[in-house]
Amino acid sequence: MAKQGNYARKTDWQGRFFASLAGVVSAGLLFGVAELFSGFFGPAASPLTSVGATFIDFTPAWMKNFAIATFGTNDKLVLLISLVIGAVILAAVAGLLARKNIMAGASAVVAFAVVMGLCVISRAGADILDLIPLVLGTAAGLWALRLLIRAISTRQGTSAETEQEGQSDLNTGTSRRAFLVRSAALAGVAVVVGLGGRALTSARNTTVAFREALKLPSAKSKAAALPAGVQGPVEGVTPFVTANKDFYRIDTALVPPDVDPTSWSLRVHGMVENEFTMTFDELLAQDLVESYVTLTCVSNIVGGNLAGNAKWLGYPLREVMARAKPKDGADMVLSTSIDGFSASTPLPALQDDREALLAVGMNGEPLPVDHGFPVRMVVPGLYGFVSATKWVVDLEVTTFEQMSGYWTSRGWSSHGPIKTASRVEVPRALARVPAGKVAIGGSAWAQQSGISKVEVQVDNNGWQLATLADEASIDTWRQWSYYWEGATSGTHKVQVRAYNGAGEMQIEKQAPPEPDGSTGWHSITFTVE
Ligand SMILES: Nc1nc2c(c(=O)[nH]1)N[C@H]1C(S)=C(S)[C@@H](COP(=O)(O)O)O[C@H]1N2
Ligand SMILES: [Mo]
Repeated sequence: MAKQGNYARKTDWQGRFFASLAGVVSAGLLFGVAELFSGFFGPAASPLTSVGATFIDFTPAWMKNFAIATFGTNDKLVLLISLVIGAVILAAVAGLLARKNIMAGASAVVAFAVVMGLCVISRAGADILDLIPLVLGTAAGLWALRLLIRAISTRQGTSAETEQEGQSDLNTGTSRRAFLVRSAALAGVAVVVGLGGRALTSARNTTVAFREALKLPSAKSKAAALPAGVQGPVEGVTPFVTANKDFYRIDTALVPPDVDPTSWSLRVHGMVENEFTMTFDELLAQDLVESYVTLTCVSNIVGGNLAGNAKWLGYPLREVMARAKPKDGADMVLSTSIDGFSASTPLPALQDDREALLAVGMNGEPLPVDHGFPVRMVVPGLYGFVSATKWVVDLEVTTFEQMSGYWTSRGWSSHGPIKTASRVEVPRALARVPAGKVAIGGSAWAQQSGISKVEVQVDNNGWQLATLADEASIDTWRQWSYYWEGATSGTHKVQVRAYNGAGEMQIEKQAPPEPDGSTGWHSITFTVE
């Protein structure tokens, strides 16, 4: 009896495992088939992309905060992995239900598909046809589920009989093999069609080729040549100009939107005398200017690396506003991306003499797709979440009272002036350096104000004046260096603090990024050998 009970339990676990596997393989087929067809529709048509994007939109501020603080620019990879884990669990549940009752399993699949359909249809720019790949995928998934669950049921039938005879064929049965062969075949098909779909999508994407062939006009007003000494003397400090490939990337797009410049246009409207739209060619025909601006993300933690400095080429937003003629009472411009992200920028920042740009070029080439191709905003002095809209297509002149940007609706501030920040870059945290003279260096920034002074403290000795590298402009970061003579062996701490152009000291109190940017002095520890 006990032996039989044992077999029964074993049967149950194996049955459950196979049913779960059937669910997961069916879900794989669903996504694979949907991916295959999604290339023929808009970007929202891929359920993977749309579900991921919706998940991102509903991510609470604290979780975004946590993800970026913990994983930095790998936050998307982590999100993808969590989504895959979630999908596997739900698919397994559908498989388990199907084993008990095929209709129950099928209903679960349909219910998940409906939720995914809502994600697809609610994406910016999606239309009803974008549901077709999901519908086809769901049909394939249901078909696979039925096929696999049937294989299990047959197997169970056999095992029930054999069990009565006191033996089990669960580990060797031909039906078990049949089930596994079918599962493997379907999983293979899912992977092939899924990858094929992705390849098809990128083959149909002409934007990359267009970007490669694009020759941007040169600037009417060139950026002033960088002073020779912008890069400080300490080896290992972040390069003054960030290469495009090294520039941090933060956005809500799982897959960067594919924007065709030939059909791109910018709509300028709202509380203005003169609404207008502008095509890419019209934009390139304007007098473009070039300027170095250090961009920083509000999610940057103290000492973090969500900051980059590039030479931007673009059309001053001041000119765009002059043409639109904002009406009295307007105090904000809501810029919207083709993928639905939006940012609220104070109107004066787009009218005063700072170089706020509708940027088309970054470090001498067209904007990389990840950084907003074909057109993005760059506004000196404001965090990216309230100013730096990538893939921008719409500027609405409005008020802070009437409208709010993407992150403001999710608990972040409506305004985002950049706070004075500094960080120690050399030595690296926990580095081991030889005794004697230790080179210490890093960067500091206070866009629109500039850096007037940096001080360094080693252990708990007094604050020492650091040497500032040359300043390119008040809108770029500034490097600093300090040589600690006679370093003694042991573990030491170095801390840094900066002063902005008005002589105001960087805030000492530690605060997290949410809701309007982190504060606190950065320190690291290192060991002198
Ligand atoms: N379309 C779009 N633009 C966006 C964002 C976004 O999520 N979507 N994120 C903003 C934020 S929070 C920052 S910090 C900057 C980052 O620009 P980068 O990725 O080029 O460094 O882009 C801004 N522009
Ligand atoms: Mo950001």
